[in-house]
Amino acid sequence: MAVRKNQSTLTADEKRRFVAALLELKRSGRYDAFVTTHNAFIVSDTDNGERTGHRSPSFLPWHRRFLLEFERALQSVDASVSLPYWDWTVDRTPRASLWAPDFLGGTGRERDGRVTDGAFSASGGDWPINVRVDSRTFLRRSLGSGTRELPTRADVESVLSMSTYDMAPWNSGSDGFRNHLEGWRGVNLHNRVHVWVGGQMATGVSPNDPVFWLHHAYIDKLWAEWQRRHPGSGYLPAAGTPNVIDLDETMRPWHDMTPADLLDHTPHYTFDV
Ligand SMILES: [Cu+2]
Repeated sequence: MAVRKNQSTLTADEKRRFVAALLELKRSGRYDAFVTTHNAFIVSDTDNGERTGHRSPSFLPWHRRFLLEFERALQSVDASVSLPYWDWTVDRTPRASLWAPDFLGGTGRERDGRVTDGAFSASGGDWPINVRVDSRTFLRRSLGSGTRELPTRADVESVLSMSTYDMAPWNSGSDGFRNHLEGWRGVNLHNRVHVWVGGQMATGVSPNDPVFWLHHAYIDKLWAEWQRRHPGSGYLPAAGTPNVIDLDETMRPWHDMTPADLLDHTPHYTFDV
């Protein structure tokens, strides 16, 4: 059983194995298939049309399913690896060990945003950006320049306190926990972190940056924390909602699991705390 750990607690060996598994998925072409899938959903999920991966109630179960698939791919390379999570309320500066050369590498250089250290820098030759929205083939970041501050624990608490999972119109205009966590409304948690990292992370091809997985693993953990806090609140909507994934409907592209199947993460993985 995978235990998802806070990235700040990983040993040097755990970091090395995680990075090596990422590089092997990249080399084999399997990594880029995940980037392609995510971008296809970003492009097609719309507020007034069909929406599954984003700006909708299934944002959380869809990403849980997506991360599960990715974690299984990592484990097919190295069975000891599981996804770490990044608690950006604590590790909130570019000096965090997350961004050190032995892990994800740091911010991009001033001129063109190019990441110049770590295993994912263009100069290493192992991390070509193939699925892209412009011509630049190198990983880019501009930590803290698109927005200055990452969300605080108080911001997180204010969202975890919302007892209703989601509300009509079930999109980026909704009130409730899901849309505040996603960030289209209110203090803005998930979306703001994408913008804070910058580079590809601020685009539809955001999984090009390996930090995508650590960010979403933490968003996923916040969903689990919300469930513990509101045991009487469940996934909504329950049934009969056009263009939106109801509790018992399967989700594209897998069509093998419903939100109901994904509410409990413990058959698949647990968290360190
Ligand atoms: Cu995201």
